[in-house]
Amino acid sequence: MAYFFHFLNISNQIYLHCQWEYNKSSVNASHISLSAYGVCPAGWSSYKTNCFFLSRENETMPDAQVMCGIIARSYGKTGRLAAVPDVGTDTFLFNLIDASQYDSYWIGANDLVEEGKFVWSGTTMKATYAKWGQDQPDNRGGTEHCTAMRGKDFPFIGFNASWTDNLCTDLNNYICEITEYSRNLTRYDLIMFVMCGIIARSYGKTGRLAAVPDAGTDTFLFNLIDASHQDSYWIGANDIVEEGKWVWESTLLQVTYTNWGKDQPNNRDGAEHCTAMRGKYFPFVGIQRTWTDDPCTDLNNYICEINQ
Ligand SMILES: [Ca+2]
Ligand SMILES: [Ca+2]
Ligand SMILES: [Ca+2]
Ligand SMILES: [Ca+2]
Repeated sequence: MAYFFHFLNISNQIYLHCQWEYNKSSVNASHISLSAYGVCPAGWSSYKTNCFFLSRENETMPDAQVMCGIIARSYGKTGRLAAVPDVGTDTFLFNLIDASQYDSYWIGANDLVEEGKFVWSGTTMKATYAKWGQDQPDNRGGTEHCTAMRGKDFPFIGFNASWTDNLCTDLNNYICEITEYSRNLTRYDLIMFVMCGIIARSYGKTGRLAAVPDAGTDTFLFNLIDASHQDSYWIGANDIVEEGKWVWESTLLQVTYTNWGKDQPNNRDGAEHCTAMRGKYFPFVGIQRTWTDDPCTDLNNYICEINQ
């Protein structure tokens, strides 16, 4: 396991990581905006209860599908190529396409399983709504099974502002979809599901808040905390789902090893469901080098982990 430490509080961190991530990643799903907090990550567009992301890169349709999954996971979500079930979504996405600098985007509709029967990838939904262009879908050469949306600037009349079936191995930009975050999102969601994921993704990894399965890991991390001269770090233990049932954010497995401080966890005001490690510099006696339950909305540094 490799651990990553954060020394700044969240408002600073977000900015720094935006910059960092943006520079390092080939993906434009790079930054989180606090104003979008609770709906979609910044760089994504909200429509009804979904968030959509338009790529800057060209991929084949299968690779685009994989990319949507990878990008979504960095936000703690499952993702897929966009489904376009109705004219409202279609218009919304065409407007995004026309505002972008590209004119051709994969969406999820495909007839890979059965010729002429288009379904949305990653779902069992039939593509009932469609906005096929002139003579489309024409299954040209008997080999066109994936669907691209062509914006109004697409240079062939009859194909612009409509859908077309395409070779799945063609290269197009692509549109990913995730469900939006709950509108009563807490900072817990942001830190747990977003920041560690983003940091990890910049290393080509998946990441999460640290789990502390044993005394050896605990001591190791406390030594790092003390060396940082900061005093309070989130780890992944939480009892959000069921009061008093502590699980690790990464695995949802029950927390077995613990190192609670004096009178902790005390679920103060019925509202403490996340866990911070307090280092030796923490200013209250009886709490140093132990864990405490805290409101998930408190601001603490945090420790991420990735697999080596
Ligand atoms: Ca076909
Ligand atoms: Ca075609
Ligand atoms: Ca609690
Ligand atoms: Ca407490």
